[in-house]
Amino acid sequence: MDCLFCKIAAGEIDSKRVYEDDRVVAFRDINPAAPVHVLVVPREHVSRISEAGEEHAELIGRLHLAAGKIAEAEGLKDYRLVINCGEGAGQSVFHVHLHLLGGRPMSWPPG
Ligand code: DGP
Repeated sequence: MDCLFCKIAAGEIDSKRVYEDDRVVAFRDINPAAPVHVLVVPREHVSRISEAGEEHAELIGRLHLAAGKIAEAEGLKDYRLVINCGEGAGQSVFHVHLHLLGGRPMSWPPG
């Protein structure tokens, strides 16, 4: 499968990796939208969050728990977690991922 984040998770494409475990990999976004901008990615390919099923419930939880650990390691008390689902919501890489954003004030609603 020709998937950028599968290749990054497999180490076939370089990234600035900040966390990994048996099911999750996290690396710095190439185009950061905040001083800390990390992408938390499952090793398993799921194209978008709306494609996740009951069998992915633990995996989706693991993404969030990993993000919390990374935020703590980055010294973030306040941060935002974002999943874009579909082009209209800003998804550009079709391998589900959690954005961890922090290190600056966050406004609401997001753009
Ligand atoms: P989204 O738009 O929600 O699908 O987020 C995709 C993010 O992936 C976007 O913020 C930019 C980032 N990105 C795209 N290509 C690469 C890459 O080759 N390496 C890294 N580290 N990040 C990438």
